[in-house]
Amino acid sequence: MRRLVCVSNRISLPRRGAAPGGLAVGVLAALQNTGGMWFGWSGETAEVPSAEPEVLVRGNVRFATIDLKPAEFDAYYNGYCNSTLWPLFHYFPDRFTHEEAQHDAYYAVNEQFARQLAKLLKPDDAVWIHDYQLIPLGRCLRQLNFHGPIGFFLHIPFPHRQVLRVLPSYAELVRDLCQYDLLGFQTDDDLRSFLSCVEQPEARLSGQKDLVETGGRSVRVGVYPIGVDVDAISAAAAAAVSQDKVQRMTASLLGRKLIIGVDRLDYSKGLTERFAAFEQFLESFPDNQGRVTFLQIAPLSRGDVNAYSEIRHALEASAGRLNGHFAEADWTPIRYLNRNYTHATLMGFLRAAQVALVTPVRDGMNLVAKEFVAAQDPDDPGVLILSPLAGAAPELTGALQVNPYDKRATALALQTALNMPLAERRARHEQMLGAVREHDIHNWYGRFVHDLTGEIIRRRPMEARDGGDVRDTVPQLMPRPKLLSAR
Ligand code: ADQ
Repeated sequence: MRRLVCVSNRISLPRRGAAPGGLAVGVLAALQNTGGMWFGWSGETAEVPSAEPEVLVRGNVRFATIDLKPAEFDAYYNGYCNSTLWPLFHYFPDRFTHEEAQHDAYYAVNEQFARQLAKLLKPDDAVWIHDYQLIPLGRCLRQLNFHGPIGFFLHIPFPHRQVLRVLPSYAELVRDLCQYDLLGFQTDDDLRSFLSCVEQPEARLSGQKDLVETGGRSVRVGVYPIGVDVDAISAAAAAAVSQDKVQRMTASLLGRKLIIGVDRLDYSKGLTERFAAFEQFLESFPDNQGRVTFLQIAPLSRGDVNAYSEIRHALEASAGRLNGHFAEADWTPIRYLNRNYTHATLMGFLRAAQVALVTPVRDGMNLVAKEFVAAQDPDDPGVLILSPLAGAAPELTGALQVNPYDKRATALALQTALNMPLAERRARHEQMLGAVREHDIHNWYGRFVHDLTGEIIRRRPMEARDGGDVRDTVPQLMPRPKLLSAR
């Protein structure tokens, strides 16, 4: 069996603690079953980075990291990744900026990743590269004469050609994607958008629907919706109900119903629209005033990027205004928190909620939607309100789906969810649980690795996994000074 080498912008060590970012959970679950290596940036910057990658072994997984120079990190990560590619890929051309120096830093960092990774690769390794920060990496590895299979999975949406064309180096990016052996997307829509790009330039679709032919080579393309570990979450959520933190939170509600939102603080998550919709709900259905609490957990991310500090201030103002207007001496309508929780506590909070608001204005998949479903008590499940603009929407048809910009519809969905009869809640939950099970985390990496290498991953029993178990140990990003979450 080939050794699996996963590469992402940042890597996570299995440790008990908080878990920002869905990518880390997925990669760790794959590696804990296959063994192998995870290569990425350490989370540290240094004016003189060490010449060789630092390697740490935990059980059957090697964690190899490199440092970046501060200026280079800023231009690559805050600049090109999160001010150029992220907004464009999430259909926000108005937030898109383009600086040539940042473009150059993006390509230079990818070349650096390739040079350092090449030192650790063996000829028969299979390399699986993750996400938009590392699109050129496959080509760079080929240029360094690595001939093993290389796959790429995009965790975020892929935009239609009409949007991607805004990027001056659009053709370069598409050409780099065509250098992979296997390209994976979250949804059919993302795959179709990618195909809208390759139908135009020199690449074309072959007779076989999952092959794209370009420059004399074939790229296999596919849809691999990421999922969660359903049994692990269900067990963690049920156990967390008796956890002190969860009990204190539920006791503090004094019998009021709980609406929950859990999202990285990001403009793509639709948080300002959500707060406005909650305000509309309290105005349109005033009987709920004093009877419902909205808990929004939103850990800070990418604080060095302007757009993120702007949204942070906008949300603080909006929560303050709303509470100032509606709160009573004994009731606060919105509890707005910028902190991380352990995975178990978070799953306990999700289980305690009657309604989850998952209303991104654009999202690759959205794991919180799937976690909410897995965390529910099937005998008395909560209701999911979901944006059709999340990648999870086509699977989770049992959710109440509302356009996140439609305040009236979201307010009405909240009222419907809070008053939904048990039988309907159970039927909707049953559909969603079936869907979440069908595309769980093991299915995600198992199918991708199989399509990349032809090999089948056998799941190792929980107790045989080294370095922790995703049920109770969740990845924690390696420490980094300023950003809480930097995928
Ligand atoms: P994210 O944008 O980070 O992921 P999401 O898929 O919702 O979004 O994953 C977030 C993860 O972080 C979840 O597992 C959640 O439980 C955890 N989390 C959130 N807030 C937390 C907190 N306060 N404390 C602890 N944990 C917290 C990107 C893409 C998504 C895609 C994933 C995976 O943007 O579209 O679904 O990658 O591919």
